[in-house]
Amino acid sequence: MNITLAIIKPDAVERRKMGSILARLEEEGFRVRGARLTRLNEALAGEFYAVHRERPFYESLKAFMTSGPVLVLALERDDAVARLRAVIGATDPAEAEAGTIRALYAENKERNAIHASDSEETAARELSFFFATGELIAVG
Ligand code: FUP
Repeated sequence: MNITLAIIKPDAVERRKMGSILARLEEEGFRVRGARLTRLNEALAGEFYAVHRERPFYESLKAFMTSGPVLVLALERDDAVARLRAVIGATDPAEAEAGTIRALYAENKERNAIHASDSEETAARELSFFFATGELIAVG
């Protein structure tokens, strides 16, 4: 078992797809061990996406990610990082495999409905932005 981080992004929250996406994640075998509806501020979004600081889309990405509420989720299952990446699909919904969350709910490469950590190392870093280790709910 391991834990990864998902963020249901402002576009999906605005279009009231939080419930549909969460239902899908549960159907895929993930257990919710932490959940928080929040709104990212500029500093947090900038730090969270610091790896993309030099990319042309960085400012626009920060503006989008701070534009409205997000649902932050700590998700547990076996092989959580890889399984979640498979369920969300490619960054660009035009390239995402049919049936993946981004193929179903994303608008475009920026407004792409959901974030998922891309490695176990990244998951540990990203979880720490939102959850204290002791705060995550142990599930039997
Ligand atoms: P992913 O891991 O699939 O979320 O994709 P990346 O880490 O490559 O990019 C992080 C976020 O930057 C994406 F979710 C959306 C945004 N992005 C753009 O807006 N334009 C791009 O060309 C690439 C990424």
